[in-house]
Amino acid sequence: FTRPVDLPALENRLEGCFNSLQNEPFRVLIVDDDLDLARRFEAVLSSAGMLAEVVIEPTQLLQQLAHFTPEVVLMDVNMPEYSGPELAQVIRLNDDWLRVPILYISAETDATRQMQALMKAGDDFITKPISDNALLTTVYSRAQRARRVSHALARDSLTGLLKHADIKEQVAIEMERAARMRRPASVAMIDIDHFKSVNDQHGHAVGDNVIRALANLLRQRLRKIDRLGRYGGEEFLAVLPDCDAADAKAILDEIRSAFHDLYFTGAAGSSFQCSFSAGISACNQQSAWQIVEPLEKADAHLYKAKKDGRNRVVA
Ligand code: GH3
Ligand code: MG
Ligand code: MG
Ligand code: MG
Repeated sequence: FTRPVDLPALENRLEGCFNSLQNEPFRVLIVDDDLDLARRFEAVLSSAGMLAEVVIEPTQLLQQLAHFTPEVVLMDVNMPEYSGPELAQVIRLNDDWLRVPILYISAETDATRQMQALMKAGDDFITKPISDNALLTTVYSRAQRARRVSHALARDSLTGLLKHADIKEQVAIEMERAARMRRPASVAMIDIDHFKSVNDQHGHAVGDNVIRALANLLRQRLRKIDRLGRYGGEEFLAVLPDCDAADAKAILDEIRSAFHDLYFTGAAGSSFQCSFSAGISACNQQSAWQIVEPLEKADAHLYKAKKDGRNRVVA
């Protein structure tokens, strides 16, 4: 028999843990030569709020992957030109698709033959006939997990912040949005002062504590709409939407002062203080709502802050 599934209840249970991950609908690619079946799966998944696309022509698979960027692939096993496991192998050749769950949908119930397919590529079997609810829960839990994994991997392990490439991408997205909406936005490049000597005097573990402390402070003081990442070792990058250069400087100066007030425990129980310097670049009306190279300009201002004596913010 089929048990009715209460998807909203399922989501409620997960809420709070990773609420922000729920906002976007899950994207599911269905690869099947049987169009009627594929359309049925598509309808079932769509009715639960997921985005589903169908590939009937295996030759279009790679193009569709790149275009649609699915979070789960539902793969038929027996197709006329290529088998499902062969296509799954092709998908796995590309590093971009190492993590996408590939679920075979098949009438195959023989464990040995299932195993042979899974040895080639792919992650699991859903055996036909399958109830709508069973399909939904399986796809939902797979997509959920895949999304959590990719979010976790996108985070820097020391600070939990976005990594270099991801914060750079966020800067580009937010600056483009600001120019389009004719709104100000600022970019801040933040670098701890004389950090090498912190490591030299107190050791790497203490240095790590300083990096974590600044990451936490930035996270606490910046707004929810701001994006923050660890750009490099002791360097952070933030993008502040709806914030002009003067506002950004005021916020960063407050954080700078709060950071300078912290006392750290160093080698042999000694206590010490740290500071950072920051450079800001902004997108505003004067500059025709765009700046050509926000990162380069922020970096140039950071360089000036260092040269002018450190523990300061240059906008
Ligand atoms: P400045 O004021 O000009 O920024 O001087 P600085 O010493 O901070 O700059 P520099 O770039 O010369 O040194 C940065 C140091 O940060 C060098 C590197 O060993 C250290 N570092 C990079 N990543 C980490 C990390 O994850 N943990 C620790 N403890 N140190 C790191
Ligand atoms: Mg088939
Ligand atoms: Mg540095
Ligand atoms: Mg430094």
